Amino acid sequence: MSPTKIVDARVLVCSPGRNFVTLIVQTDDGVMGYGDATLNGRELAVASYLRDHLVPLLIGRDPSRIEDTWQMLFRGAYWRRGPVTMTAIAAVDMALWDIKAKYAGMPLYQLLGGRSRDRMLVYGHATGRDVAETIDAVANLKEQGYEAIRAQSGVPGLEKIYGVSQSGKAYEPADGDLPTTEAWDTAAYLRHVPQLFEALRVKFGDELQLLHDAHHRLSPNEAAQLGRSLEPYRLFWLEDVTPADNPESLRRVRTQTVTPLAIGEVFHSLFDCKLLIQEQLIDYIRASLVHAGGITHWRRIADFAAIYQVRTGCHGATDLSPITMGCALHVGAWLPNFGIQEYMPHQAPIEDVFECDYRFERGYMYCGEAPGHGVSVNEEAASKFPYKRAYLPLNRLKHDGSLWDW
Ligand code: GCO
Ligand code: MG
Repeated sequence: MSPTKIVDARVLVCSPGRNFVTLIVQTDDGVMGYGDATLNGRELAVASYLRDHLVPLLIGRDPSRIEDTWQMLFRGAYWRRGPVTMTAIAAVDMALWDIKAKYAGMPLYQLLGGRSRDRMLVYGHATGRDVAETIDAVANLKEQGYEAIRAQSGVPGLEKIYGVSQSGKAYEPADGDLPTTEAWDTAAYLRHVPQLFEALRVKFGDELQLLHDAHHRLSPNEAAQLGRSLEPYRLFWLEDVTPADNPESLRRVRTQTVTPLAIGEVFHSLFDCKLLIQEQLIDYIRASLVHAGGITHWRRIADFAAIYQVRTGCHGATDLSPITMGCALHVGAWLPNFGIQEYMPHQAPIEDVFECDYRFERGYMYCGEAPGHGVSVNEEAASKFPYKRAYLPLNRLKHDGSLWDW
């Protein structure tokens, strides 16, 4: 059976614990496709882009024409790229792949080329206010079977830092109604991180895969220093060392250290990562399916990366909805150059709204066998969790209060 046309496309904004934007596309014979359109802290801009500008283009179209729809939304708009545009296009793309796989009666990975692997290696987040708390958090994840763990800890002298929850609860990348401010000191950070990894290697030995995220805060020279000082601890990767705007910064870092580098969670397209991949300045590309144009565009990034021996490490923070995770796992099951998947479990009450057929078990994730990408939304349940404005924090230099990269 082949669908003929799209009869409805609606945008759902809900906040079951944190904000998510979902596009629901419906065909004339009632098949539904779900796409994630969540852009943390700027959610309503994407909702409007979809409602006001893309939905009118979708009604009446043949949903099986995924490539042509992608080309129409990307090239046809004249104004290309940017996080809002690419997130909106991604939502349409995920929903159309979901529909195509449902019509085919197959899990999405089958349409992409079938399985290359049985399960997807993931990394979890261990955070603590100090080294001792981070050691406990790593031990806890190890206990749950994680083989790869990203470790972040508070830095002496800095009150609050990215990735570390102050409340003892899981860290959420979102603040309240207005952003809070964190204070930053690069020298204190550079002194502290090697001590953290020294303590982790002493405690956990050599086998555990360790990762770290510098969150775009260093200059190329500082990044080179950090990479070198972490070499004795053999990281799986060091993430986002410099601001992603200047890819050529990585040339200096790359020639100065052999610590593996990962970057890309703020990229929107292949054009953002082309130079990094072509010059082999990174080991892992971290763009997310939701912010980089959906499955159609993301697999082009991954294929391009494969030629240069760059593997993938998809962004998977909690500000991406389970729909993005479902799609990423299906793509991961097929993708020859899959590396690792980030996994931050969503917190309750998200399971009241999103039904997912993927699962985590002992350090790996498994995508389901249901037709489609395996994630759907209960619209009635979602209506009980209205949108709540929430911002990411701001980061300012401790010594003079000037704004710094977040
Ligand atoms: C990560 C990220 C996130 C981002 C967040 C921003 O590596 O998971 O750095 O925590 O900060 O996704 O919205
Ligand atoms: Mg990151």
